[in-house]
Amino acid sequence: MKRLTLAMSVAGAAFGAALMTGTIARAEVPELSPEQTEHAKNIYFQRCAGCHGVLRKGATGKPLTTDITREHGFEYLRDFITYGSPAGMPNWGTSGELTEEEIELMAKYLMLEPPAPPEWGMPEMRASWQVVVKPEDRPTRKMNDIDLENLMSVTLRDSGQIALIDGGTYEIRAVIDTGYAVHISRISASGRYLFVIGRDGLVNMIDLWMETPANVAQIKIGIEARSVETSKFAGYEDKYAIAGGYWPPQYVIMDGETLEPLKIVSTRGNVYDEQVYHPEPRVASIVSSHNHPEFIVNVKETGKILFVDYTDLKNLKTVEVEAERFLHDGGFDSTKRYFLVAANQRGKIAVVDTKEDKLTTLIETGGQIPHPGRGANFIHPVYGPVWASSHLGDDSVALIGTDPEGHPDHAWKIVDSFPALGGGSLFIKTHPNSKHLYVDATFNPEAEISAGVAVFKIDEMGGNPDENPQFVTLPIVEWAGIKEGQPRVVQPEFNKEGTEVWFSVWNAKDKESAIVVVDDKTLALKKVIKDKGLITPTGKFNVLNTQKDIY
Ligand code: DHE
Repeated sequence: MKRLTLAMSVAGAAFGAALMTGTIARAEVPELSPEQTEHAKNIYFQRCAGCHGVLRKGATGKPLTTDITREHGFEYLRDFITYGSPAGMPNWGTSGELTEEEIELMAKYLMLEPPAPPEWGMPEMRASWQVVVKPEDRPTRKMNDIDLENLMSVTLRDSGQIALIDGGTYEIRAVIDTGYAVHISRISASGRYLFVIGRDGLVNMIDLWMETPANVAQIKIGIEARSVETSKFAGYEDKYAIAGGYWPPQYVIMDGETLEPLKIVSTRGNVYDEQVYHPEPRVASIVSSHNHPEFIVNVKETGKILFVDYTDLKNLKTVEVEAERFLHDGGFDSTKRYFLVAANQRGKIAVVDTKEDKLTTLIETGGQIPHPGRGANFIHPVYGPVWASSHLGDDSVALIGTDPEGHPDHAWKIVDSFPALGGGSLFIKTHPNSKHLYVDATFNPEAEISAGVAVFKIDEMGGNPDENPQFVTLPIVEWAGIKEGQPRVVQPEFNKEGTEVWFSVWNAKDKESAIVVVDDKTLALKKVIKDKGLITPTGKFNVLNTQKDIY
């Protein structure tokens, strides 16, 4: 294995120096007015809770319980929030996203005990549930001329909307209001319904057959959430939807045509290994099995992967697999038999066999905080079929062999690991028709690094075992022609044919953002999509690739 270079930023170095010189004073517990507390609570929910947890027990981010924060003190917290770290903490101050006053407020707020948010059960869910267009009033055939398989659902994070962009014409066909800081889109097995979830737990169901696709049902499944999925097994297409809550920690199975909530299951319980109680085991990624009528639900803090059988909701059967703590995001291997998910703060990938419903293995990636998104599957010239992940905490890309029958010596091992652009990577992507592997560096604190994307030629990998594969850097932000702010390049996503790859150029809410489309064969710029409605684009979900789990 070759040496990996860690991208150390100026901010990170300054922060490290502060640690070493011991300039950090232990501060007294501050006092905040009710208005300040309310303001800090909102910022915490918007910016911090996702990584650090509502009760601040830590996951993708470090624990921030008061025993720790009071020990660190005000100055340490203020500087860390301002400058971020190369291990993935955003530079909220130097990027201009939070003001100096807001950062000082947050440093103080973190030294106070966290407030406990309310529960959210069936009465609250049913009260929030709306069927906007009843199934019998919906179209019986597709009423528009959109090539739905090539439609891209684009998260407009800070406007709480999604844009539906035609993959052929690059035209925005609809902008639809969704939940707050909307997170991901997933598509029903038939390809007709698009499901979107906001960080505030609002699920929207969009009918793509309507003349102009629109919201036909919605429900708020909790106070904080990240994941939504639909049943895909033969005979259950479009029958159920499922959404996972961060708060309360639970998942809910809903009717796939109306979003009526049918079954809520709490994920509170004991951590898989120490078997001690955890009050906030959040639901991270959820995928739909192709091998059984099951959802695969990843519970972050307790480190359990649940195979939830949806054939009989009254007598619910669940297989509970002991995996590893801090499960986050993941995807299938190319055969769709195995599901690989990052236990990010443990530096591991858990592999489960969705045919046998059991843990295959746990693999240490050798990098810090693996963050694959859904990962990238390709045929490596030396190692055969592999699945790849990049890392939030360093610049490494890890390749895992996924073919136990054809390449048993390489299966479930890190077969290669090499550096890409820098730390702060969130997503990695390829397509069965592509010969390229794309790796972003979205949260790298250096503007120059987060503005590009690394591209590796798959055919040239492994040619010389002593050398790291070389990459070229595409200057995506430069191509977008955006001069103001610190726009970050995030999440490569292919069109349906696998001939173009789309990147979001994600700027602050009041600044210009864009989507840059690159020709996969030539790596040349093909199109820059700009529109005043394209506010903070982040995730992009091609209908066909998302529906069929192609990545
Ligand atoms: Fe995400 C996927 C959680 C921050 C963009 N994100 C996921 C998934 C989870 C998750 C659990 C997997 C869902 C699934 O497959 O069912 N994300 C979290 C967080 O807890 C975290 C770290 C902090 C937070 O406060 O939310 C977080 N995520 C972000 C962002 O800041 C990103 C970059 C911009 C944004 O829009 O918010 C972001 N997350 C995404 C995207 C995916 C995602 C684009 C889907 C990737 C895919 O290819 O499927």
